[in-house]
Formats: sequence, structure tokens, C-alpha cells
Amino acid sequence: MGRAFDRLEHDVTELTPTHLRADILRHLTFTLGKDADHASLYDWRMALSFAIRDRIVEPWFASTRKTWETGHKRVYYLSMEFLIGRLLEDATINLGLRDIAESAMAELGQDFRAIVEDEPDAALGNGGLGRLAACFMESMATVGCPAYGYGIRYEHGLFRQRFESGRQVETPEDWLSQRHPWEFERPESAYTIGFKGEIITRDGREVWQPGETVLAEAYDTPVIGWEGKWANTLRLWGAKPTTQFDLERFNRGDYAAAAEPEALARTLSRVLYPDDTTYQGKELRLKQEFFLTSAALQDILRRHLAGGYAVADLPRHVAIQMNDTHPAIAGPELMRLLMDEHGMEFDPAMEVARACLGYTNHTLLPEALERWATYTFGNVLPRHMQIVERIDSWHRRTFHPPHYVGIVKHHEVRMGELAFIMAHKVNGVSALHSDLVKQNLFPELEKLHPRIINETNGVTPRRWLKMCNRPLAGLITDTIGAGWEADLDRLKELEPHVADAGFLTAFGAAKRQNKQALAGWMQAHCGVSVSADALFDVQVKRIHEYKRQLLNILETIARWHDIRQNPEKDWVPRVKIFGGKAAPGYVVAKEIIHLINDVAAVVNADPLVGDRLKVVYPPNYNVSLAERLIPAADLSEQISTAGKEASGTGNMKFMMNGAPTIGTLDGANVEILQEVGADNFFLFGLTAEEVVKRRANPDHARDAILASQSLQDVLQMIAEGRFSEGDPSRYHQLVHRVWHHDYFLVAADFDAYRAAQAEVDAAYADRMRWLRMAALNTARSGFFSSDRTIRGYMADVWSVEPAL
Ligand code: HBZ
Repeated sequence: MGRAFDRLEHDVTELTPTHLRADILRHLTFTLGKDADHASLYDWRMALSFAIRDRIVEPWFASTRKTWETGHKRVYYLSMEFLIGRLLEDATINLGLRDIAESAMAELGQDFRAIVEDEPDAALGNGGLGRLAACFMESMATVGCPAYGYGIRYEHGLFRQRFESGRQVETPEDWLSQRHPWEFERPESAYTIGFKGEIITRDGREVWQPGETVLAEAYDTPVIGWEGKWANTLRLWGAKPTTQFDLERFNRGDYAAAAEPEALARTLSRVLYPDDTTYQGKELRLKQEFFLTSAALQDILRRHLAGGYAVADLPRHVAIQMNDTHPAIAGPELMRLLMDEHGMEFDPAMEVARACLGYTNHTLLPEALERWATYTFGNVLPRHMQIVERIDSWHRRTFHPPHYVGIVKHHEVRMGELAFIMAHKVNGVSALHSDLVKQNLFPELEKLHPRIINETNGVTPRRWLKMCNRPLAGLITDTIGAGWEADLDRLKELEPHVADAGFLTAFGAAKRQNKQALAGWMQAHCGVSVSADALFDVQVKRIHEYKRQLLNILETIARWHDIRQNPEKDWVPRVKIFGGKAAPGYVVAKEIIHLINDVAAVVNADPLVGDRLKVVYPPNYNVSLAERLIPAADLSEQISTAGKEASGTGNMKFMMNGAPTIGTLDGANVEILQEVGADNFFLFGLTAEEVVKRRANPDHARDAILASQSLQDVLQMIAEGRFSEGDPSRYHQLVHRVWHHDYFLVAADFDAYRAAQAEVDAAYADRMRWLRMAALNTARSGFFSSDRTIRGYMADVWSVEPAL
């Protein structure tokens, strides 16, 4: 690697374990005030993290300097969620220091793995949307796209999940109870954020006089790209009170009242909303969205003006991406800043705002589309309510949309329509999803203002292959040489090797090593013993009816039943692995979790079945657990009802790690199938169009159940209480739903899914055939690097060139 920055003291490539060891000891002594003889695992982790962080700071400064000097356009990614996970190992990998760090720690008598695993996950997100934002940050740094991520520094990330008698129990997550070594607090970068209050007229202009204010204070985490050539900033806002602590009240003994402003402010950045399923009209959520957006936009304008540019020049220097509608208040807030604070007129302000803004849609589910009661919206953000109405009437006057199309409808502000109208580009996240956004979500708006494009999601291969799957990453480098990490299409060079039995055997050995490690972990943490020879069949993602974990567990029951009926048959041993959290208020999802755990208890204790089938559901699925499970998977479950999963990104991680998919034609599965070929993908189920048609038949579930003896048996066993001894009615509602309210077509797809699972068994039984399929999945996964996705956004949405 060449030196990409001029003022670096020591080139990272010249660093030896001895250098690093000295730095670690220096931090242990002078930053932490600890003596090596008495240092805990935590102390060592902090010392190593600071020593690694030191090496990020120089490229970070160099990148920032270069962007300032050249006046390069910057991208601002606004997201309520960044699901970043652990940072230590990722940073060492991107700096090329992974092995050096391991040796340095060994020299100090410490186990690198144990240190890495001591780091808590930064879980500032729910699922795919938040993890995508984290992959994008890493890819923007890798391809040299100058960027800031803006989010909220939640004190408590996504809840921790435990199981009590098989039921999900949530406990608060506490990642900030320990020092977070990666961030820099910036008390000097703080902005006042207003809420409520009234509109007054000043010098003939309407201006907002907020009734409440809080301070947004910046915390910066550098994000380093592959080989340390570029670094960007993840800037998370923490809320602080604007008013001084009331000493007079405190002295009078009124402690609670004295602390009131602080308590009020802190609630704003206290918790991440854990609901990824339904939009909930909570005032605090709206306040959080505005808090993030207003702080970000004030910061963007301050930086732009500090560069000496005119406000009207904003689009030449600034691209702002709204990650779903959560920050869609950016449209009206940018308009307010341009008009009320910078004196622009409405029309030119609209032009500037729309040229800067882009909007990514991540869902078609109507219940997840944000809408705010005009009463709430007008109360919390009175000036923005005026601006929204002005935008809406301007839109009606100028474009004459059909009467039912608009932003404000039936006393609600529709954030999707608002985001669409305020953005110059709107994108979906897979080819199929983008088509459906065009056809079903915004057909009229798209006709009036064609702007919907597709940017198929991707994932960073540094974390999701290089870091989490060392055996496979090593084999890839041995086979095609280094450099594939930043040019993932090069994985194609593996293809000629799949004809080579030696390569396939090595591929199988790498997989086997990961499975062995996972088996040991599951034994220790879940108390279930599994054989690494069994087929590891994995479904990990949020629990949701549309994702159909229910279909998977019903097939599991059918399989168990078949094994019991016919134990002599030559069964391919299977381990069904589940992982995922349900939104705390999502009753049906929680019932499904309970059923999976109940089935696991029965199946795993059945001596007649033994190793032929095991069910394991490790609790608290998160980024770190994904890094353990995905490399060990043989089969990737992507079985959502067609038309419902916008893209999926887990599907891409499994593919990269050599796990063929069993899946429907949904989201990015369609593109995975296209890349990998039908021979290397277990396709089943109704298509999105067929789903819509089938639903029109009110008896679709009944018809499907009556046509399938196996499904009848399974539902009967559940209803009889075979998995809920002593409580036979436990799943009556769930079974009733399958018969009578099967909106997601579990029954209609059941037989097809079973047949596809039988094909999986047959393919796995032929070891060389299976390994070929697995290796081809890896070899053909290059398209799904988030570097490709980011280059797409840069060219199609942001009009930004790489600065590297
Ligand atoms: O975004 C997911 C999609 O379901 C998935 O298909 C896609 O791959 C991924 C990235 O594009 N959507 C989410 O993860 N959505 C949320 O987490 C969410 C969070 C808060 C909400 C609504 C949705 O209020």
C-alpha cells in the first residue's frame, strides 16, 4: 500500500508488533492509569483500541483536509439507525493490522480473540435498514466518497433478548455503561433544536419562536476504509439541556425540579424505537426525527458557509440522503432554514432543497409508512406545518395531481409523499422492489415527476467475508491472490477452480472449520449438542409474519414427524438454526418465537430422532452473532412472501460465505438467482403477482391445507398440544390464523417449500455437488458488494466523484 496521506508519523505497513506493543503499554499507563500486572480484559481492550484509534486519526485528518482544500462535494447520510456492531477488529482489518495486533497482544500475554469479543455491540438500529447504513459508511470510506453519517447517539440501543420458558423477554441494552473508545465528544459543535411554540412576524417575515429547546451535541466516530486510504465521520447527536442547572431550586432542596430540564432533554436521545414493523404515532419519535434532522442540516449549512460558498450554491457541494422517511422532515426544515434564516424566497429555496435531497424507500408495507396527525405535527413543529401546507398547495397548483394525491390528506401528513416531492431522486433497494415502488406505492407521483430509480443493496465484504470468515478468506487469497476485498468481482476468478476437487475439498474444510466452531459455541451457550456433519440450515432476521419463520418451523415439525414415522430411512442430518428479535408489542411474532422454542425442546429431547434433527435458537441475535452464524451456514433461508421483502441483505452475506439459498422470488433474491444460476439456488413458491391473485380467493388457505396431508398433520399436532404439554390451547390462535387469516400465504407455499427442502437434502447428500454449488455462490457474489451500491448512488443520485 502506498502512503495516501502526507503527515503520517509511521506508515501503517511499517508497524511491527513491537511498535504496537509499546503504544498499547503507553495507553495502558497514561490513558487508563493501569499497571500491566493489574490490568483487566477491559483495560487491555481499551489500551488496544486507543492504540488502533491513533492510527485512524491521521488518515481521517488527511481526508478532511483534502475535502476542504479541493472544495469537493460531500454526501450526508441521514439515518435514525446505524447498526455498526463491534469496531475493534474491523478497524485492525482495514488498517492491515489484524495479525500484528494479535501478535502484539500475545507478546503481552493476552488473547486477541477474547479482547475482541469483550467489546459490546453498538446496536443503534433494528435490522436491515440500520445495518445497511453501517455497510454504506464503510464502503464510502473505501471508495473515497467524502461523507458524513448523521444519527442519534442513543444511550440504550436495541433491547437485549432472553428466553424465559421459551418466551421472549426484553431487557435494556447498555452499551455506554463502559467507555466507548472510538468516539470524540465535540462540545463545541452543538446546535439548538426547537419544538412547539408559535409563529411571530419579524420584519414582515414569519419566524418560529420555539416553546421548548434542547441542545444537540456532536460525538464523532471516524470510519476507516479498506487499507486506511480514506476516512469519514459518523456524527451522532446527543441531547443536552439548553437551560442552566437551577442552583437556586437545588439549594432550596427541590432536587427533582432542579434536574427537570436535563431529564427532559435526555429522553430525546435515550432509546432507539424498537419497532421495525408498524409506524407508531408517538410524539417523542417525531421529536427524535426532528432532533437528528435539524442538527444535521444546521451543521451542513454551517460547514458550507465556512467554505466561503453562497447558500444558493448548496447543491454543488452537498448531497443529502434520507434513509427512509424517518428524516423526511429534512425537506421542510431545509426550506425553513433557507427562507427564515437565510432570506431566500420560496421558489428558489425549493429548487435548492430538491437538488440536494434524495430519498431511499425500504418498505412497501402500508403499516410501516409514516404518517403524522396534523394535530401532533402542527403542535410539535408549527412552522413546519405551515411550510408543508405551502409545499402541498404549490404542488397542487403547479402539477394538478389527482385529488387523492398529496402530502396532507385526511388530517394526516404523509411522509412518503413529502419525501418524494422534496427529493430529486427516489430509489428502491432491489430491482423488484423499485418496480413495485413505481407501480404500487407512488404511481401517480411517478407519472407526474419520473424520478424513481433502483440501487440494489450490498454489504461490505471486509466485515462480512474477510473479517468474519478467516478460513474462507484465506483460501480465496491463496487461490486468486490479494486485492479481491476492494474489487469483489474478482471472486469470479474462483470459478475455474470449482472443477478442481482439491479446491472444493479445501472449500469444504473451511466451511467445516466454521461449523465446528459454531457447534462448540452452541454447546456452551445453548446447551445443545450438534454434529458438524449435519446440514446447518439458518434463518436469522427480525421476526415478522411476512418473513415467514412460521413456514420454516412448520416444515421442521413435518420433518420431525416424518423421521419418527420412518426412522430407518437414510436421513440427511439437519440442524435448524433460528435467530432474531420480535418488536416488543408484536404479539403474533412473539407467539412464533415461543413455538420455535417449544418445538426445539420436544425435538432435541427425542431419542428416536437423535442427530437427524436438532433445532437451536440462540437468544439475542445481533451483528456479532451474525458474524458467527453466517460463515457456518450451509443453507440460507430467504422465504418471505413474494412482494414483501424490499431487498434483504442477509441473503447476500450468506451467498458470499458459500451458503446456497432456499428462497422465493422476492427482494434481491431475484438478483441472487440471476447471478448464481437456477442450478445453485433452491427456488420455490408463488411469485409476487401470483400472491396477489391467490389472495383474491378467500379460501386459499383452507384449499391449500386440505390439499396437503402433511400440513394437516402438522397443524393438528400443534393444536393437540404436542409442543405445549399441559397447555393445549397455547397455539390455538396461531393455528386458527393459518386456517382463516393467512395473509402471508404460509399454507399456499407449504408443499412447495417442503419439496424444495427435499431437493436440498438430495443435493447435500452428494458432497461434491454440494461443494460446487457452495463455491459458485461465493464466486458469483461480487455484485453484492456495497462498494458497487455506493458507486451507483454516487453516479445516479449524488453526482459525486471519488476523492481518492
Ligand atoms: O431494509 C429493511 C427491509 O425490510 C429489507 O428488505 C432491506 O434489505 C433493508 C435495507 O434496505 N427495512 C428495515 O430494516 N426497516 C426497519 O428497520 C424499520 C425501522 C423503523 C421503522 C420502520 C422500519 O419505523
